[in-house]
Amino acid sequence: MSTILRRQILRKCNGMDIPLVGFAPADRWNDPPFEPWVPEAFRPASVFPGTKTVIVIGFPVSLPIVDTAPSIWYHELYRTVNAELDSCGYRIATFLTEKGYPSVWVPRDGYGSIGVLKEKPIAFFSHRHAAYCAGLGNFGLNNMLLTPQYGPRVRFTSILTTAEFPTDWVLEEPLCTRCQRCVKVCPVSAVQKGGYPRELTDKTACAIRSEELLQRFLSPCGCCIKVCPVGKDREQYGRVDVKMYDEKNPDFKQYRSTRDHVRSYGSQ
Ligand code: B12
Repeated sequence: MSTILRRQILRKCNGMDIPLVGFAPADRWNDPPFEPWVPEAFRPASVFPGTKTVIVIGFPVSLPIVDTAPSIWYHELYRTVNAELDSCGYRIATFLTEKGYPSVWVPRDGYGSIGVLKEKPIAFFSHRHAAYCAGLGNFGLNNMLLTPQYGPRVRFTSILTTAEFPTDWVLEEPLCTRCQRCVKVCPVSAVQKGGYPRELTDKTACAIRSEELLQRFLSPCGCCIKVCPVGKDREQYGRVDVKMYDEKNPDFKQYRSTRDHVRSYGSQ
């Protein structure tokens, strides 16, 4: 178990400006913390036999841009963050493999098209569960992994490695306030009141909406992550009060005017 290697990885991540990094022992998947849990074929040691640790990295999606979603601005941000995640994940896995610890990166999504997801809305590995196991956050009503730093406005990727590291504790204190804003705002009623994992989202309804938005260069939807009150990013950007999304609130006017302006250009 290498503390030195952990420090090297953290330094490397720091050099790549990655704000969130967590380490999970692969055997944590074998002790389900809730049900339904990740089926065996989706666990790290099944996907890459010999995995000892899963390193999860996360990049935020900037709140003011998500606030314009669905929009071309968020569409471009999503693509940029995805590219960064994949590139950094690949580099970390290559670094570890070259050091003598065979490792692989898992792409941040892992599907060919929304059409594929409409048939089967599941990927071969779940980064949300990996981020949970690596202590980066816990699940919210919107089925997203909420983090103290960015609430659900963060995207992840994972590196499966045969190296053993000192790992992080799971974050036990629930972050979700169960305010129901994500449930109410969803334009296709895909988010269920009960939340993860008891009642799952209507993945197909969400995927169909995503497909429609993609044709107009407006995907992904992003509504259920924009309205979440959790996350220090709300303070960073001076948008703590989520009443800004309520029509009767004085701040709504500015929010709507920016959102409508951005939405008027670069998409259909
Ligand atoms: C498929 C997918 C979608 C689909 C389906 C949505 C969904 N709820 O899963 C669509 C396109 C609709 C979608 C939408 C969104 N997504 Co999405 N999506 C994924 C993707 C590619 C795979 C998820 C997955 O299949 N996990 C694996 C399965 C095993 O886990 P699960 O779906 O939770 O399944 C559980 C149960 O259903 C059950 N189960 C599932 N299958 C099976 C099979 C058997 C046999 C059994 C017994 C049980 C079982 O057990 C599982 C574990 O509890 C991940 C990327 C990834 N590879 O992780 C991103 C990901 C989950 N999405 C993400 C995001 C941000 C979004 C959106 C907000 C869009 C956006 N970017 O603005 C919306 C939010 C929708 C919502 N509120 O749920 C982020 C989440 C980040 C976070 N902070 O949590 C991820 C992790 C992408 C990333 N790299 O960061 N997404």
